[in-house]
Amino acid sequence: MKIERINLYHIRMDLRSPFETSFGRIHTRDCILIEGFCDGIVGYGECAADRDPGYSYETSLTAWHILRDFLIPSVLNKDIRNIPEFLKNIQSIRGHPMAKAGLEMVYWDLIGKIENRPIKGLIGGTYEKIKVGVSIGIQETPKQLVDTVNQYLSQGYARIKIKIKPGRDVGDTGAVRKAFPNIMLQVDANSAYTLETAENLLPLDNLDLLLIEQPLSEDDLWDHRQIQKQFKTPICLDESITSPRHARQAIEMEACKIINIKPGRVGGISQAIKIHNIAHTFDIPVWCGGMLETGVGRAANLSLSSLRGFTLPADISATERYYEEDITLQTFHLNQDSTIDVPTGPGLGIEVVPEAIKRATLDTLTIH
Ligand code: OSB
Ligand code: MG
Repeated sequence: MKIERINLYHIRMDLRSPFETSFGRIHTRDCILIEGFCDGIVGYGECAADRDPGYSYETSLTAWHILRDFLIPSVLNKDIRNIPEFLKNIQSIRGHPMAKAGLEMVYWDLIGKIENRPIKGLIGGTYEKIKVGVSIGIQETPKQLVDTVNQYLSQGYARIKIKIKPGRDVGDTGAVRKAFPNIMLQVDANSAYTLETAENLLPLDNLDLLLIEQPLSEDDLWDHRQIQKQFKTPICLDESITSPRHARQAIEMEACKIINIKPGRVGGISQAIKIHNIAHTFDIPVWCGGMLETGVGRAANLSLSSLRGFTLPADISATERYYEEDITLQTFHLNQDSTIDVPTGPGLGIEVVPEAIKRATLDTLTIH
């Protein structure tokens, strides 16, 4: 399989409602859509790096640079038959997992299309529909948060995640728990605390949360271990787990009891599967996180989540939760049982809408 030409699209899409986390509020979401041509077949990938280095050091423009100048030249016009061969070709490039994940996704899509199998089939997934929840940003007031949670519950989401930050943590979470005593509820701090300030979060331990996601810095495995010792509630790591090795070390160190797996953050579906497998051997539950992906990245996340070990509800919501107009023909709907179907078409199982891509594109580049 030789990719002879690649188009990059720097895309910016309007969110239906602003999304606020501990690192800032966004009204739009950037990504890079990667379109690879191979013998008349077209494969797609989404690089989830956003405009700003808030969640991760990668941005749309660092990813653009790494893709254009290093990753794509390492694979273009080379005969690459499978994902291990792809990984071999890019192994000398350090870091930049989101850029790598985006390009790897093109290969997964192409392989699936050539073999006429969905990614779920390629990776040995079993679930046909994925239990999902919704991730809700910080709202103006705790009362507005309760209203927003109520709206999503009435749409059918059975698990709610709320974003927290210092000053908007215990009060907000307590208000939601008081209004909805029985829902599955979890919080995500996106690295906003230190070992010292995390003490303020101790009352969360009495709110029957499924998990507390990433309270401390991404490079702070050891202090997460200290935090986990103080809480009955499972600590779940997101930003800190960027490779299978980190996953193993975090588990061995007892820095967490649950892992959020995002293909983008860990360098692609191949690495996500490895982390899933490592977690499984330690009996650590995993779930698939999200990064407000377009239909392209969402299809990949759903396909990955079909693996057995993904037992907790994913941060994969219906298309209408994110965007007025997506770039895929397929939209993702929430089933009555708070699930979303895994795509069944070849590869990612999606088709793109060229007109929608055009409307969202800030910059394009063809490499051949
Ligand atoms: O920390 O899980 C996160 C979105 C962008 C970046 C980081 C995160 C998130 C979310 C949204 O929580 C999950 C989704 O895609 O619905
Ligand atoms: Mg998170």
